Amino acid sequence: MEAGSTKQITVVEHLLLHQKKSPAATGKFTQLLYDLILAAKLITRSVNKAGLLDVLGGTGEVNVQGENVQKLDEYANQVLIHRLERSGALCLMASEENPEPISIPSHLPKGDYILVFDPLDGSSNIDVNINVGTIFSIMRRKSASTSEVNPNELLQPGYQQVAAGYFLYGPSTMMVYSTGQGVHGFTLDPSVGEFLLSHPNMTIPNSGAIYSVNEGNHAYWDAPTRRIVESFKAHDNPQKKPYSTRYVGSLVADFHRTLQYGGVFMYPLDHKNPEAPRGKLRLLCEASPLAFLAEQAGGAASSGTGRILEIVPEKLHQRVPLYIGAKADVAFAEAQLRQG
Ligand code: AHM
Ligand code: MG
Repeated sequence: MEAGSTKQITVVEHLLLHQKKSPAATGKFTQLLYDLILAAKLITRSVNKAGLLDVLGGTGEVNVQGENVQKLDEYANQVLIHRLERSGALCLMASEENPEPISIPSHLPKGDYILVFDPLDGSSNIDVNINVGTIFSIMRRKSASTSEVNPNELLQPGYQQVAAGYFLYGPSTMMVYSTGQGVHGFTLDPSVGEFLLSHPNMTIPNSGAIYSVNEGNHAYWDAPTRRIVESFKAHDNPQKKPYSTRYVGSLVADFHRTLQYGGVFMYPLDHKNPEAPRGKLRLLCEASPLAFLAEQAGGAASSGTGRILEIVPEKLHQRVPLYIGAKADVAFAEAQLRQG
C-alpha cells in the first residue's frame, strides 16, 4: 500500500505558514478555526451514519424560516453552539436555526469575533443521502471589547468579513475557506482525522458553460429572469453556446461545483407571494460568506442589482436574490435585469 505524501499540511498549519500577514492569524482566530473543525468532524460522523442512526426525518418543529426542522439540522446546530461558545474567541453568534442572536454565557471566556452560520444547509436532501454543508461567516466586533456586545453588531456588510467558508459533507468531507488571501480547500482524511490541503488557491474558471437554478420556479419569475435562463440555453450568452444545467438543491454543493467548473448559480427573486417578491437565500449565513469566497476566487456575486458584499443587512434573517459564479456570467445576468 502506498504510504502517501509526507508533506501534507493541515488547515491550522496552512494558516500559520502562509498567512502570517493576515490579521486573522491570531491565537484566538486559530482556536475558533480549530473548534469549527472539531464541530464539522462531529457533524461528519453523524451525517455519515445517517441511514443507521435515528437521525433522519423531521423533529416535527418549524424553524424561524417557516421550514421543517430536520433532526440532523438540530444536531448540527447544537454541536456548533456547544463547541463554539467555548472557543474563547467569540462575543456573539447567530444561526439560521435560531430566531435571535446567540450570546456567549457569562461564565465562558470571550473574544472579539462574531460567528454567523447555517448549521446544515440543504437539509431537505439528507433523507435521500445527497450532499449537505455547513456555511460560516466570521466578522469582528466594532465596539470596544470591554463593553457588552450589541447584537446588532452582526449586521455588517459582507466585505467586512474576516473569514468565510463552508464544510461540504459529500463523498469526502471538505473544508473550503478564505481569510481574504485566496480560497483554499482541505479534504478530511478520516483515517487520521485531519483536514489536509488538497485544493490550494482555488479560482473560478471563466470557461464554464453551466447554469444552476431551480427551474421549477419559472412560473414565479419576472420576464428578465426568464430571459436570462433562455439565453443560457441558447447562443446569446458569454460562452456563445447552450449551457448545461446542473442543480443539486444544496447550496454548498451547487456552489462547490461552480467554484471548480465555473458558470453561474442563481436563486432569483420570485413572485410566489405577489405582494412580497423575494429571494430565498439568507444574506448573512448563506449569500454573504459564499460571495466572499467567490470574489476571492476571481468570480462575482450579485443580488442582480449590486454586489452582495456591499449590502448592509437590516435584519438577521434577511433574504436576498443571488447570482454567483464566473464574472462574465454574473455580469451578463445583471445586464439583463437592468434592461428590464
Ligand atoms: P436550507 O438552509 O433550509 O437548507 O435552505 C437553503 C437551500 C439551499 O441549500 C438551496 O440552494 C436552496 O435551499 C434550494 O431551494 P429550492 O428547494 O427552492 O430549490
Ligand atoms: Mg441554508
